[in-house]
Amino acid sequence: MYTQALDLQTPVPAATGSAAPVGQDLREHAFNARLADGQKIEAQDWMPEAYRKTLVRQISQHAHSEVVGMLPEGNWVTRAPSLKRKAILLAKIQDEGGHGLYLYSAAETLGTPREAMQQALLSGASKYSSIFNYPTLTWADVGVIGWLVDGAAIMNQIPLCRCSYGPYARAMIRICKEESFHQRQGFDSLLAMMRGTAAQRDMVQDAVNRWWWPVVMMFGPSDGQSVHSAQTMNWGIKRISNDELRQKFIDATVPQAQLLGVSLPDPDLKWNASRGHHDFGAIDWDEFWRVVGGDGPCNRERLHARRTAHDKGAWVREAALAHANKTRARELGRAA
Ligand code: BYC
Repeated sequence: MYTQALDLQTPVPAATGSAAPVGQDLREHAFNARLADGQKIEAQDWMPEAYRKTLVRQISQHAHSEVVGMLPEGNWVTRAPSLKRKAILLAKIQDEGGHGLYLYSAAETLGTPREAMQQALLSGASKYSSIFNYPTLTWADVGVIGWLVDGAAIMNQIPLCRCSYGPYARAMIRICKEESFHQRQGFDSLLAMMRGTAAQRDMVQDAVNRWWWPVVMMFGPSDGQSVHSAQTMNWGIKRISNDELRQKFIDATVPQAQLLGVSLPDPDLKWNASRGHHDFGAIDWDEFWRVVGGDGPCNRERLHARRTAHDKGAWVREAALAHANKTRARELGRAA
């Protein structure tokens, strides 16, 4: 279990006078007071059911994204161009698996068993990030995932380190440290290719052309269409809106693209001095919702891979459980 929530239950203030909140109202009052005070909510604290449900939805989808996110890059492990790049790629993919585990553990503290969350992924009931439904066609795609996908992930995840739910916030601090290495290795790999041959430069540009818009979409629907944002921001789960994060990402990425020597495939992308931000072109929301709805280029392939891995891993879960039961029985026998 990742989390180690230590905070004690907030002492319930003594009710005085007839206007004082009672029962659930009193607990809700204490919950809201903690949020307003910037304190973390811990696993053993009372919380509204809707807050709990929202956290399980977001954290489990985040965990699924980390685990499914191993697949596009995993496609290139056997074809990495050098020992150094292969070692970096293996380390990165293992990190993503680890992030999935921290996040499932953080979500488990809310009372939903890991098996239930995994079944929701495998049945298609629970989402994972749209970005991992695109194929990795060349080695340059691996660099672009590091640079752009992990770059976007960091932008989205840094504010989650301040999330009001303690176990999620603490998991995110550790994850963000590792994501920063992921982004840098991607940029470094692309820089090496851009300093190489014309064919390598073309390969990088082609990968950037294919990944740019899916990455811009990754931040989720625009604020006007985002069904959860208002409530999750109110609860201090999300700190910055989808559109604000998207804008921050684009502003940060444009100078990096210039440094690399690649162009971003958006003719409307230009600096707007009066806004102090880059303007950018229209997002194809039809494509986004198609991919989120299961009809992207690789949705079926990704779920098939996860289902197969889950089935093939059944004996490992059974063996681990049998070992744990045997150890527990031995310890109980010793204690008796
Ligand atoms: N893809 O009201 P909204 C990584 C769904 S891992 C699919 O704005 P919310 C990495 C959304 O779930 C990256 N679905 O929702 C790993 C909702 O549907 P439900 C993952 C999306 O929650 C390995 C509906 O659309 N990061 O980076 O306020 C290698 C309405 O949206 C997407 C996280 O999970 C999408 N892109 O905001 C490399 C971060 N966007 O649930 C890299 C944590 C939206 O009602 N999550 N939807 O069925 C979040 O920050 C938020 O959940 C989101 C969405 C910004 C993603």
